[in-house]
Order: sequence, then structure tokens, then C-alpha cells
Amino acid sequence: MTNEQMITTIKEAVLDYNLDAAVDATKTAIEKDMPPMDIIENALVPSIREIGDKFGRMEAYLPELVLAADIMTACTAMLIPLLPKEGRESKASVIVAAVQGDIHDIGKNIVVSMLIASGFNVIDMGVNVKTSVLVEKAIESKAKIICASALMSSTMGSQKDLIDFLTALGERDTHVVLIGGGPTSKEWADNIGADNWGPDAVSAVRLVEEHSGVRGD
Ligand code: B12
Repeated sequence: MTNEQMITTIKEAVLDYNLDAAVDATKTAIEKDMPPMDIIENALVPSIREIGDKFGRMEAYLPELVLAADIMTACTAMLIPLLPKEGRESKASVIVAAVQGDIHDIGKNIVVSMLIASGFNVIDMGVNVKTSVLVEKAIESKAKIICASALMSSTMGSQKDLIDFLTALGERDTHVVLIGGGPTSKEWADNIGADNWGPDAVSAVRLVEEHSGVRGD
């Protein structure tokens, strides 16, 4: 089976909400040495986004979203431990959180795992993290970089609150704020004064590396 066929098989299983078939197809792709990040970004993420779009068009409902989330969680749990480790000394500390009001954590967890695999010391604050609690943790832990994830238009405002809160406390200049998540964009990042935005976990790692001075290019 080619990589393309394996990706198609995984996608079909997710779109059929078939947990067992998705897990089996993911296992096959792992056995055939397909890189774990390719399986996540090229098979799993597009499928769940398609289901999200169907939900938006009222062609899928909440129980289906829940099933799809369970499939994502089961498959990424097999793949995340296989991400190549860089084995470097622990680099900068990074705080990662899904912002206040937002309980979506699949993408955030992928970002967390990729950062850990890339050698960063990650403080994962979980989901629906109150802005004040996030800021307090950033100050107390002296973590320079904050990654804030928002998946809904109703929670994007919490990313702005985060920046406003840091500014009000005179702490804006001591922290780098990176944002991401479905409805966000580079334009939104610029509007709210975030330091940068990324579309996926690979770009999250690249941005953290750039902002922590790890990458020389
Ligand atoms: C799965 C899912 C759920 C699951 C979440 C399970 C979980 N444990 O996360 C459940 C069923 C619980 C759920 C609930 C809800 N959901 Co929902 N959900 C989704 C769905 C289908 C997929 C999200 C996902 O996991 N994507 C896959 C991951 C890998 O992608 P990602 O999160 O975008 O993350 C990647 C990048 O964005 C990036 N990234 C993420 N964070 C960061 C941070 C930084 C710094 C950087 C650089 C990059 C980065 O890297 C990640 C990896 O590549 C989306 C559809 C969509 N298109 O996103 C809807 C969606 C987000 N949900 C939606 C809604 C409306 C809801 C509910 C309100 C539904 C309801 N009526 O109750 C609730 C909200 C609850 C709440 N308060 O948060 C809407 C939001 C609409 C909007 N624009 O506001 C969406 C878009 C569906 C839709 N089309 O309507 N949901």
C-alpha cells in the first residue's frame, strides 16, 4: 500500500466515525514506517476539519463531533510517543494553554508534544485557562514564551485579553505571545499585538525556536 493509499484509508475511517478502523489503519501506517507527523497532519487533521465543516453546515451533529474527537485522541496517542526526539538539552520554558472559554485541546496537545519532542520545557496549563491564571503562571515561572490556542470565534477575544492583561501589568515586553487555532490568522495576531501566529504544530515549534533564539536563520 502506498503512503497516499494509507492516508486515504485513515481519512475514510475517520469520516465514517469508525474508531476501530481508524486505529487499525493508523497502526498499519506506523508499521509501514510512515512518519508520525505526516499521519497526523495529512490524514487525521484534514479529516477532523472536514467533520468540523460538516458540523458548521449542520450536516453533522455534536455526538459525531465527540466521536471524531475520540478517534483523534486514540490515534494521536499512538503517534505522539513516536515523534522523533531531538535529544538536545532542555531549551526555553514555554507555557501552552487553550484560552479562557475554550475546551478544544486536540491541536494544543499536538503543539505540546511537538515542543517537548523538540527539547523545550513545556508547562501545559490545559484548557479553559483563565487569563489571569495564565498570566500569573507566566510571571511566576519566568517562562518567556506563551502559546495561546483558540478554536472558536467566541474565544479569540481571550487571546487579546491575554495581551491586554500582560500590558496592564507592565509585563508585555518580558513575554513573547504566540497564537494559533482555527479561526485565528496572522492578521488577527497583528491586530491584537501578538508576536506571531502559526497554522500548525510544526510552525509552532519553528516560531518558538525563532523567538527563543534557538534558530540562527
Ligand atoms: C473536535 C471538536 C470538538 C470536540 C473537542 C474535543 C477536544 N478534546 O478538543 C468537542 C466535541 C468537545 C467540541 C465542542 C465544541 N465545539 Co468544537 N470542534 C471540533 C472540531 C471538529 C475539530 C477541532 C480539532 O481538534 N481540530 C484538529 C486539531 C489538530 O487542529 P487545531 O485544533 O486547529 O490545531 C492545530 C492548529 O490550529 C495549530 N495550533 C493550535 N493551537 C495553536 C497555538 C499556537 C501558538 C500555534 C502557533 C498553533 C496552534 O496546531 C494544531 C496542530 O496542527 C472543530 C472543527 C475545526 N475545523 O477545527 C470544531 C469547532 C472548533 N467547534 C465548534 C463549536 C461551535 C463547538 C461547541 C460550541 C459545540 C456545542 N454546541 O457545544 C463546543 C465548544 C465547547 C467549548 N467551550 O470550547 C466550532 C467553532 C465555530 C467558531 N468559529 O466559533 C467548530 C469550528 C466547528 C464548526 N465548524 O462549527 N468540539
